[in-house]
Amino acid sequence: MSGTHESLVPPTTFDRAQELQKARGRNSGERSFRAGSGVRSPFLLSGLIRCARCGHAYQGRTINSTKHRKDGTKIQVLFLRRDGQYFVDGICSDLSFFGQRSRDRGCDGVHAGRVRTLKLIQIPFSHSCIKVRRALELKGLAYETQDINPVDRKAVIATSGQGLVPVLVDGGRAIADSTAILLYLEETYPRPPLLPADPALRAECLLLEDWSDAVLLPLTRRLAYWHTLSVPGTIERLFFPGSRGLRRWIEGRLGRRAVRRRFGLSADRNRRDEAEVRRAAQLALDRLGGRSYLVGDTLTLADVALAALSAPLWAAASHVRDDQSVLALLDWSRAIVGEEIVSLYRN
Ligand SMILES: N[C@@H](CCC(=O)N[C@@H](CS)C(=O)NCC(=O)O)C(=O)O
Repeated sequence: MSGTHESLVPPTTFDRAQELQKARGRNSGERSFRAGSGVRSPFLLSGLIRCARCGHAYQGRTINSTKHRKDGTKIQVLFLRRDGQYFVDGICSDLSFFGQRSRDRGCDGVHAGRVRTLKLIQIPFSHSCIKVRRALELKGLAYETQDINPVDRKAVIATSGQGLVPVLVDGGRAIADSTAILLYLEETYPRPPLLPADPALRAECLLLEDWSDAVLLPLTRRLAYWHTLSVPGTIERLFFPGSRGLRRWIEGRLGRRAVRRRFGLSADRNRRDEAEVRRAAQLALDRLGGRSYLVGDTLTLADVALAALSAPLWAAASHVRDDQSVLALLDWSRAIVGEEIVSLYRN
């Protein structure tokens, strides 16, 4: 039905609520002490609706305003609450006053599955978006994606005030930048942890995550685009999938020129990048030292970043992958990002 919101509770809970209210009505004679005001309560779901995070049950409350409508009737606000927490978008939220929410202080319970729909605004083949997707998956969070066309940034600017992807939308919040998103997820959905609890290991993890962002993110993107530009039809397929005929030819040319300019691609730059990526891959392998993970003995954000930001090397020229260090890094990365991402770049 148009103009309605999604149901707040499953149909079974709603049916149960109606049954309860009917039962209260039946009992309202000699056993009226058990019926209370429930018979006429506007809070059909009071006591039955629970926070998806911590499981607390909500009760109906009414605020009576001191103001009256023109026709003299009282203004009342009805809502579901428990101990100063309010039910907003399916979870406990603090409302310091009406209209101001602070969801992160609202519920300190353990995240237990889907709380509300997270949305990732992304370009599917962007490595920083793959980094965020992998973190969301590792945390077991359900999310939907909004794919944008790389040449059309209107939607992402409208949501986040800047033009780069990824952007994560969580309830009313939009968070840009893959590292900021990973840290937001860690704070908001702490289980399973992707940052070590030990402060020294944590600092090391953040440093390595930052290294991948600073060194690998631009480097692997340039190497992948440089090769992609040399394969006829690839930019057209990635950037202008619906375009045909002369228009496709013109858009392809313009697209290639825009990519070259935007990322500073040139034969000379590519020669330097090829040497640089061998050094960077060897550095990462030395840091791994034959272990499965960069920090400690569990997977962390540092591994997610290194694996995702190396992955575009599958789309680089084959002689780049002939290097033993690059190949070894890609094999390690494959185990973390999965075969699907390898295929995404290889095709
Ligand atoms: N530091 C940012 C970088 C984001 C970024 O460069 N995103 C790319 C896709 S991988 C983008 O939107 N590029 C468009 C452009 O640079 O014009 C992050 O980690 O999220």
